[in-house]
Amino acid sequence: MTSQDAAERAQKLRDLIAYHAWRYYVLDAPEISDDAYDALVRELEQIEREHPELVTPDSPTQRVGAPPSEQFAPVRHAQRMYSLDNAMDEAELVAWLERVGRELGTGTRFVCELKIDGSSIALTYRDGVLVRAATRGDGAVGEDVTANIRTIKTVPLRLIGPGAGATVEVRGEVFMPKTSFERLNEAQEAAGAAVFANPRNAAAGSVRQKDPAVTASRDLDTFLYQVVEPERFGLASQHEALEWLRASGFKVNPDVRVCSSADEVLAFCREALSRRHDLPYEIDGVVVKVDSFAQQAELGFTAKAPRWAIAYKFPPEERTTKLLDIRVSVGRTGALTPYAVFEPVRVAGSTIARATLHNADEIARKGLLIGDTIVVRKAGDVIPEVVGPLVELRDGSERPFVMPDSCPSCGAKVWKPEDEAVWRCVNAACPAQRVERLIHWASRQAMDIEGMGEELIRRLVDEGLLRDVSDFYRLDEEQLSRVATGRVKKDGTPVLVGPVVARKLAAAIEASKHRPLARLLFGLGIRHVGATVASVLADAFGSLEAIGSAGLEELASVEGVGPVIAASVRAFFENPDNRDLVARLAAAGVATREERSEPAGNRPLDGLTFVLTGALLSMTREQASEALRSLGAKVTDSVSKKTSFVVVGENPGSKRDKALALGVPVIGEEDLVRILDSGELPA
Ligand code: 3B9
Repeated sequence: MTSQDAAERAQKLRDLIAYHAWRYYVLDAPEISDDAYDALVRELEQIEREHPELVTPDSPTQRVGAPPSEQFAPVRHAQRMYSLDNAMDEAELVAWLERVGRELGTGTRFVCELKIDGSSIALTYRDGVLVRAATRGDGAVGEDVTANIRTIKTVPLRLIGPGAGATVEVRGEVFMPKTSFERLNEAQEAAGAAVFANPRNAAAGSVRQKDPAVTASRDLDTFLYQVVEPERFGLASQHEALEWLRASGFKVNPDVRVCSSADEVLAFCREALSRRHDLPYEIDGVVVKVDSFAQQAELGFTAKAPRWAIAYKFPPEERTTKLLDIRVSVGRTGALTPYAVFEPVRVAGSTIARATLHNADEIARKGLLIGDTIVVRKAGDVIPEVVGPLVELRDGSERPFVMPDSCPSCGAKVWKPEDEAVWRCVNAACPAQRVERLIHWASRQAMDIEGMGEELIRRLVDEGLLRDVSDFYRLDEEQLSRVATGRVKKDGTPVLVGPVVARKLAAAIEASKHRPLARLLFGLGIRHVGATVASVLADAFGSLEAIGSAGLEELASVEGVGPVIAASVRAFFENPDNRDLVARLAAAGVATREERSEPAGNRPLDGLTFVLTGALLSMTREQASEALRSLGAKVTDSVSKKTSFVVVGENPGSKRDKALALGVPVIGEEDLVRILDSGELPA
């Protein structure tokens, strides 16, 4: 064969293979046998071996091509990847539909799509060829995962139909089918590797594998739902965009409906809910979008989400199981927390066997007896929760829970102050409390020692390497590498941490020496000193030493710090053991004073104090606090006459009422966003 002939034959084969792969993987409607398809691929591979210069990046032989990479390059999205506002029940959905109907007219059409429980991706094609795939990241900047996404069979390497030759970005969801997820977890377990909590984590984890060959083995799939700058392709509506995607070779979810009334939207949502278990992939709701792009443009966006779309979230899935026991765990402050132990059940994509019951009052309120048949679910589809007992199913063998009168960890007497709901173990040397304090110190919100999880901390305590938080700074790589992870291989041998992870852990411990003072203070776990109070104290005093030597009045004079907090801080620093601990931390090189590097000038909110109450839609309260503080504001937990503004989100607490009673200005999330965007205060 001349090289001219070879080039022509290779091109023909590539087109044929791409076509049949699309018929097979995307449409699930093959036209030729698997053997015939394999023969085409083998012939192309043969030609490419003999004529390596003919290999093109969109060749079907090039899905797994790239070598493992060390890191994913950041990708700034040309257009922000928005998230979605949620409607938590039908009433919220109807309220949204009515609001949109009022603004756009009652004839407005909506498109209903399934909300796939996966991970968002953006695919860029240049001249019809896939050149980049990026994760969503924080919406503004994601990660370049091109080499991994290329391995997914339903992702076209080259566009066909109306998309042929186009330079375009499209977006959608990458997900793992339920059966593949279960198979993967079984394999992970057998290999002594960590299992994934749900298909969404499995998909996200598979997309972020260092080695594309691992991603290729993970059986991922895709559904696309967005064309960026659709007007360039003459598209005027979401349903046209979906058609365009489908015709261009992408996999588009078939369960889509254009609806002309709220009733039709509700009917679609109810059908989707009733069919969710029959689908081969996990869905967590329905996305409702205004169909017309012109009408979308009329409604516009909030800070994080389009106003023209909403995610209707399914009510949490509930299951029944048997309550085997109620046991008690000991927290870092000695609080005894009862938790339910029940027969394992699969709920919302994973198996659960335990749920916290918070305190004895809660057990009484729910009327739980050990031995009951109970209803369980996952709050926010994550946290296991006991809904209550099915009283009709009792047979008389059930028995009530009794709070133990001694600590289940150390055996010390337990104690409950009159005015509190919680029993406590007051033995500061209690081993369970020790472990919980260590876990808290390493946690994300405190010193954020990456990779230092609960299980590893328990092992380090068991092996005598950790007693208090200053011991973290005495661990070396050698010691860390020899610790068991708690997992075992199929043959029963324990999995050790190993040198690679040990190096990372050592680096993470080192990095934690220079956290902001507020995190250190929070990490110490002083009672009543949560993240907010810690931040206020750090701002007011600037060093751990200054806080430790401040008197009661000095502490209580700080905005947001009351007498109870002040007394608790004093008590902590008056305890000689705690003083020793602080000295050991400082000696180990942990920064105990704020390394102040204030960008002088841009602090438009200097001197103002904010209190946040209720849930915000466009950000978490922590993000809002951090943003306000970065502009010079103080953020505290309690409302007083000195408070400048109370920001009220969804389902606000009593702080709103208190603000109104004191005449403190109450503002909403939109005002807050405006303040953060422009520093401009509401009139
Ligand atoms: C034009 C489904 C999900 C989803 C959007 C989704 C998550 C997010 C989104 C996508 N499942 N759909 N849709 N099924 N998990 C709605 C946030 N974004 C867009 O479609 C979109 C489209 C935009 C911005 C975002 O810009 C415009 C520019 C001019 C006029 C109108 C819009």
